[in-house]
Amino acid sequence: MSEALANLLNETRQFPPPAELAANANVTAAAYDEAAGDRLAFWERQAGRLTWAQPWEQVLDWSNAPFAKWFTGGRLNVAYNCVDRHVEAGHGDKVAIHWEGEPGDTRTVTYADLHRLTCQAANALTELGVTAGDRVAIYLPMIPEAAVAMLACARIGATHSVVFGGFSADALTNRIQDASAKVVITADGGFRRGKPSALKPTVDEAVANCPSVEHVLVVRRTGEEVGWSAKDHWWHEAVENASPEHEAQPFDAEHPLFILYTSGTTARPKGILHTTGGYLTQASYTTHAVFDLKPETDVYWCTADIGWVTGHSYIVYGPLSNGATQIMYEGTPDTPHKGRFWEIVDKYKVSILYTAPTLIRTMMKWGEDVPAGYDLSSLRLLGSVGEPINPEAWIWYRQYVGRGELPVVDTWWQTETGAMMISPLPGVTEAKPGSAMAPLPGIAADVVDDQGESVPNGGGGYLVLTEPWPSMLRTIWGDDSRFLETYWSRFGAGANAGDKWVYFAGDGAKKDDDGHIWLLGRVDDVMLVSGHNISTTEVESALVSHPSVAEAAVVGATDPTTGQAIVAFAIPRGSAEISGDAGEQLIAELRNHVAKTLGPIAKPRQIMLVPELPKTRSGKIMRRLLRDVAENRSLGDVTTLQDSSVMDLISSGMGGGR
Ligand code: 6R9
Repeated sequence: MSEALANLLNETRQFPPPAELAANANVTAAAYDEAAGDRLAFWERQAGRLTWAQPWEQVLDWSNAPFAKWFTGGRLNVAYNCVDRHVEAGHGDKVAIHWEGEPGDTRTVTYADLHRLTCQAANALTELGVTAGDRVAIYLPMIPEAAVAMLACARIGATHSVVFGGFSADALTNRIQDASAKVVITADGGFRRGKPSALKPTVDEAVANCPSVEHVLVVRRTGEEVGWSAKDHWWHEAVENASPEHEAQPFDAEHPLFILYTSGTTARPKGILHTTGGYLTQASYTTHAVFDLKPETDVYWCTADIGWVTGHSYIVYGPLSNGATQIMYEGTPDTPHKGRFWEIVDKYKVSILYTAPTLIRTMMKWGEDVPAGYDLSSLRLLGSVGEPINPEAWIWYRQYVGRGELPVVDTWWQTETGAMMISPLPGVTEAKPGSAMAPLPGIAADVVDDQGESVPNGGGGYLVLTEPWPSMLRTIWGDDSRFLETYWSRFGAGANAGDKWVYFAGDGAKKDDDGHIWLLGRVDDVMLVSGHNISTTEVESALVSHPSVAEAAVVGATDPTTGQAIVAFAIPRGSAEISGDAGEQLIAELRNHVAKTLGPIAKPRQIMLVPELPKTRSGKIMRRLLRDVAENRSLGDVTTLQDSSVMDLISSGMGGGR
């Protein structure tokens, strides 16, 4: 890339924390000072929030950088920290999970229940020959057994690899093979969009090509007929008949806890490896700090799927290590109706909600009347993760879900970082809509130019992490050289970095005049227009700031004069007209609106009004496919697309507009 990112968007609104939240916040501004004073001592104190069987000798061993070791010599059991210690402290009757099935069936799982189930599953896995260090693949719908399966693995030191239940047999096969998983835990199926959606046939197809798999454990969820082989065991027979007694053994702080394959909007999936002590320390601390979680009174809900890192860190390990009461929901937000999420918030009196921009923009498209039909007064804090949140979506979220009062924490992190890295602290930060604001206490991040030099305030470039952090990935499973190459070779230990290792996150970012950080999308998605690097996120935010647009995706398409030209795809809001003259008029208006908001350099060459956008199954826009459309190419790999019919809709709508 020839030039650092142009800094176009000028968003000046700012919202201080509610006074009451600030006065009672778990974490205050003092945390920044403490961590700035002695970062390692700060993390050492956060590790002390966990229960260790044996204390560590050294906080960080960076002698073999960038292969980190945190809390060396320390020993602990993750499941003990997430379950047993809460039961031992007398909270066995406390609800851990209020589970809501899509068809409306429910289950209540207390910490005592979770303890019994986890012990039984640990015994069942041991019975099947699983021992510490073995890999177990988990391919389940959003049912309590998903959390139980992960905790049972952690309990016996088996490394889990959760594969999202929407992935195909090929994707599952690759992941099982890459990790040489010995056991697969799955279900007959789950409920999605009002009907049973089978999982077992996909597992059967995958296992046929995976000689490492010795056993398959099958949860009965839908009750539909399934094929059966000698490797298959029913969960309700193997687990529910197993002994509920199991003593958790402590494992080394660097024992592998899980492998998770990145959502990868582009390249071949990478098996990101996380270990035990540092990961749990940061997942647990950030849950406490960023959500201001009060386990006695809060009802927490993270709407992610357990197949993504957000589900790992903020459904399972973060909330449970803090003893939270949370919601787990099996299905989609519009089944059986578009108010399903708000109905759940209302029913369980959810106080902390953590969701994704894609969902907020979908809710904007459906209109504010939908949330207005429910009592959302229990909410006290809102969070966002997964993509840059456009300022207008942030404002909508605060206004129509948060009564115009609640803090919104926009949390930047990645599968690789394991836990939140850049985010407001809800009791401290005066948040700006669209900005993740500042590195959390104990985290060091910067924005650098092509040469790796820190950019001044007002400048744009690449987001980097400049100090190791406890929940950092330890490597790419089985591929240390790809680990070095992908994350540490761009700026790491190079001339400008001195002998310092600099982690390249792959995201564009800018610093505003106050030094606050704005994420600008993946670097692969940045556009180069007449020699200027322009962020897709900023142009998308400008489009979404127009009252007729709910959601937008922007790509750079080859252009004979400007190198790349900006091509936009926009979904109109609610009832906005999209066809004929009205459509042409809206397009003209939107092009001018972007030029006025960001400057003439950002005026899209072409805007297409579309009913949907292509997204990965975790809700990230797949700009690569839109680039194929914009450049009239046949589509590349669509296997990670959530709904492949979307591309037909978009392609058939082409030709109109300009
Ligand atoms: C947690 C998760 C990581 C990528 C990351 C970035 C984007 C996530 C964001 C955000 C702007 C935020 N991303 N949170 N961009 N603001 N608050 O999503 O992990 O699936 O590995 O994706 O998601 O581009 O690099 P993962």
